[in-house]
Amino acid sequence: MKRTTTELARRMRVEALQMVQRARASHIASALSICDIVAVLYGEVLNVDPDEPQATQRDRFILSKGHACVAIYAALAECGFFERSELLSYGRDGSPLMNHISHKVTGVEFSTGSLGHGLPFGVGKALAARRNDAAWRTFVLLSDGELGEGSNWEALMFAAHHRLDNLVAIVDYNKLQSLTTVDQTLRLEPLADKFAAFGWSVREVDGHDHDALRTALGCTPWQPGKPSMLIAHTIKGKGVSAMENKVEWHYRSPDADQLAQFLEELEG
Ligand SMILES: Cc1ncc(C[n+]2csc(CCOP(=O)(O)OP(=O)(O)O)c2C)c(N)n1
Repeated sequence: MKRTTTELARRMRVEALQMVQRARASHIASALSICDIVAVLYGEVLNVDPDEPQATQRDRFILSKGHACVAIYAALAECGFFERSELLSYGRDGSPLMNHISHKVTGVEFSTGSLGHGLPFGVGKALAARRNDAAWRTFVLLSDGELGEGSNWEALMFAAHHRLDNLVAIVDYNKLQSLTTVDQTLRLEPLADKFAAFGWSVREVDGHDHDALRTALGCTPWQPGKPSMLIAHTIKGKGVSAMENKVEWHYRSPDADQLAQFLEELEG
């Protein structure tokens, strides 16, 4: 029987927690925030093949919030791009599975970590596909705090100007940054209106609702000639109740007892 995206997202959360605890790393709440979006992408939307990860016609997926890399590493391992046992090396010296996403990992298109680079790169990819008459699409997953980087707004303008309707951006709108709320740092609202004014076709979904995600992401472009922007309303730390909406879990790493407790919640 085909595994559901819900089960894929659950497995990703379990593996992300294990990786971060083992490596004593940060950013677990940032990864839990995007597991449902990424599970729907890798489970049903992206045209990618683990047996041919460099296939010319593959869709390109770029994680711009590179600090949430454990979600992608888990998804790629679960989907067969590499052995699950490789996840054990996450964060160790010499491992390709670095603490910010690395293209040295099979299936990863682009290394990020310095925020504000994923969308400009994705726009370039989409333009290249257009110029080559290629059918593949580019998907970029951004964070909300990252939108404070001006490079995104230049890329938004450029994509609309070039009518890149082969480009899909998703904002993981969890409303938190590293130390406080997005609202207190640099207000984004009215966000949908801003994207629309920049020439994008905009939709909003509950970023943990798999049906809503697959409906939106499964039928792009929503308007011919316009790039698609999905604002996904999410909860940072989703799936582990002690972490949900708690800003301190941006940097904190679970200890062994906490890991056991969190896994019980996910597996229970
Ligand atoms: C250019 C740049 N400045 C600062 C940082 C340090 N940093 C890492 S994550 C983060 C913000 C996290 O908030 P958000 O971007 O909203 O992502 P979330 O983890 O909440 O999904 C910052 C400022 C960075 N990675 N890149």
